[in-house]
Formats: sequence, structure tokens, C-alpha cells
Amino acid sequence: MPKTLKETFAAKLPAEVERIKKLRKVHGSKIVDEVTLDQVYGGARGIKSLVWEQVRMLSEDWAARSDLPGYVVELVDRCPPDLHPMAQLSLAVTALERDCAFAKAYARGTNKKEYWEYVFEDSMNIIAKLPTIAARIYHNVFREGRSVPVAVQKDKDFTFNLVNQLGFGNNEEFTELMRLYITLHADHEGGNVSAHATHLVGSTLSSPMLSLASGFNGLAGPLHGLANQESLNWLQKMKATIGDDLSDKAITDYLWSTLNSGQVLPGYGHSVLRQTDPRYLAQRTFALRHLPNDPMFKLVSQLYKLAPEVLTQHGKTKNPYPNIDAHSGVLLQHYGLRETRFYTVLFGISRAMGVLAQVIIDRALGFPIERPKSYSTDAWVGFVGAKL
Ligand code: AMX
Repeated sequence: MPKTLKETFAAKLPAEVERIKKLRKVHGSKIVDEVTLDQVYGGARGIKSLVWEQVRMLSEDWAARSDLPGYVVELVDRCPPDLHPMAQLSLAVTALERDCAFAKAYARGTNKKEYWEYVFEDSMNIIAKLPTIAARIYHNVFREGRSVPVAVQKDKDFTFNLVNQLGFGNNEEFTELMRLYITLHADHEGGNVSAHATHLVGSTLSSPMLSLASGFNGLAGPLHGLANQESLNWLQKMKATIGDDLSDKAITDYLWSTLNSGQVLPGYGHSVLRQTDPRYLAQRTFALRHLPNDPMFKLVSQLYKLAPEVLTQHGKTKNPYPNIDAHSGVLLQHYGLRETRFYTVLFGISRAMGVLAQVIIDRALGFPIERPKSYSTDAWVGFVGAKL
């Protein structure tokens, strides 16, 4: 009988706990980083202070847990269609807290060594329900509630069910794209806003539902996950302005007009990467294979050629290359998913897998509440011996 994911995790846990104990006992006082004042004021960029790992989940288990409580369906159905789908997603995930196994176990006085087991159950339940919540939001907002998502097919994989519930289940190529999409967007390291917000809120022993909702609220910002929405909107505006003229000059002029009006080029730049985002390249490979003649893909390819040079001349961004969000919308619109306000919800479904996996590990390894130390500017002036 093969072991379940939970049993496998439980079997590996004691050795990992021991390994970390030993690491800290022998090497705990070693200095692992130096911090500059720029890093302190620069959003803690690059300070090595987080531990982040990943686990894999099982589609069948998610399908079995996918039903939504009636009050969550009612809550989503009552949202006005002009409430952003990310706000609706965050509300629905927050509302799932009513059935939080961890919060109930905590209230009963459960031993902290067992916390992770309840967090595991909650995380699996949340991930399993996300496609159904997302599809409900999609049908309400963009199909005016005229249709409701079909039921999850218990023998099919997670992404098939997501695509099917959205109403695109008959398109195998789109389903394949979404398998790539879900894989790419779960990937992260712990310092990005959605991952760190989930981890930070979880460190208070807040429930996985409230922790993930915090992560989603961060993902909904235009400098983070909402950039996929912003990027396609901006590409469409560009296309409406330059028409079929994809010449270097027409595009370069448009890039400068965006920058000169004090806006960022959405989908370009990154806080950590200093090269083209490998997740952009994976999507480009898919596009070259399946939609090389799509007019929007041609525009995106021209941008890939021209924007890094323009951003370099602009002289501000540390990374003038495209990130994941510069490409995803063009692929989605090609297959008929054109509602850009929904794009970050898809990002969120994938990101939930990565960040909740970490929340389980956080509780399993007994990570403490996070509490960095803050100082006033006067104190920092004193620390660096500045005469200001
Ligand atoms: N267009 C124009 N200017 C940009 C820029 C872009 N794409 N990227 C960075 N800059 C500017 C910054 O606004 C900043 O200007 P300022 O000094 O006037 O404030 C300067 O360059 C330095 O920024 P940085 O150190 O290179 O980047 P950062 O770590 O502060 O920010 C990011 C990173 C992603 C927020 C930024 O590159 C950006 O705003 N990009 C556009 C939005 C985007 O694509 N976000 C999605 C990122 C991926 C994700 O999280 N999903």
C-alpha cells in the first residue's frame, strides 16, 4: 500500500527536526550575512533571513475535498460584479476559516508538535476548493451568473478540473498550457510579498485561511501578481495606438511615452532576478510551439527585443528584463480567456500551493513568531556614524 502524502511527510519529519537542531547547536552562532543601511531602507532586499522549502500534493485528494460550504457559495454570489475578483477570492478564503481544523485543535489545547497535522488538513482543503471558488467568481463576474461551474470530476487532475469549471474543458491544448501555468506560478522563494505575507501572518499561529488571504491581498498589488492583468491591459492599449506597425521605432516610442508619464513597464523588472525570468522563457517556448503567429505574441516578442535596452537607457531598474507577468496574459487571451481582471486569481490558485506547503513546514519545524527589530532614522544615523 503506497503511503499518502501526509504519511510520507510525517515519516521524514523527525529526521529533519533533528538535522536542524544539530545545525543550530553546532553552527548557530555563525554570521551568515552583513546588512547595509541601503538594505534596511530598501525593503529588506537580499537580506538572508528566511528558510523556505516545498512539498508536492495529490490531485485525487484535492478532488475529494473540493465541495464548498453553502455559506461560501452564498458569500461569493452576493459580491457585486465590480468588486475585483482578487478581493472576492480573499473574502472566500477568509470565510473558509469557519471550518479550520487547526484553530479548533488549538482551542482544545493540542500539543504544538501536532499543529502541522491540522495545518496540513486545512491547507489541502483550501487548495482543493480554490478552483471551485475561482470558477464561481468567474461565472458570476464575467458570465453575469448565467451559468454555474460544473462539478469537479473526481478522477481528473487538479488543472483539468480548474479549466473545465471555468468552461474551457474541451480544449486540451489550453489545459496543457494551464498545467504549465499552475506549475510555474507556484514557484517562489520566501521573500516575495505573497509568500512572505502568508508566512509572516502564519507565524502568529493565525489559521492557514487567514494567512493565505493575507498573501492573496499582497498578490493583488500591481507591483506583484496584479502585474499580469496590468501587462495585458497595457499591451492592448499599445496595440490600439500603434495598430499593425510593430516597427522598432513605433514600439520604442510607445515605451518611452509610458516611462515619461511616470509609469512602470508592467512585466519588466524584478526585485531579485538580474536576467530574463526563466518562467517567462518557459512560456515563450510554449508560445513559439503553439501560437507563433498570434499578433499579441508578435508584439510581446518585439518588446522582448526592445524593452531591455529602453529600460537600460532609462537608467533606473536594476533588472531590465521581462518577468513571468510579461507573458502569461498573451497566452490566456489566445485561448479565449480574455478577462484580464481574472488573471491574478489564476496566479493565486497556483501560488497557494507553494505558500501553504511552507506554512505546513513552518508549523512542523516549530518556527517562532517573526519579529524583526526596527529603529528610528536617528538611531540608524547613529549606527553608521553619519553627520547629518
Ligand atoms: N519600469 C519602469 N521603472 C522600473 C521598472 C519598470 N518595469 N522596474 C523598476 N523600475 C524602477 C523602480 O520603480 C525604481 O524607481 P524609483 O527609484 O524611482 O523608485 C527603480 O527602477 C529601482 O527599482 P528596482 O530596484 O530595479 O526594482 P524593485 O525591487 O524596487 O521593484 C518590481 C521590483 C518588480 C516591483 C519593479 O521592477 C516593477 O515595478 N516592475 C513592474 C511591475 C511588475 O512587473 N511586477 C511583477 C513582478 C513579478 C511578480 O511579483 N509577479
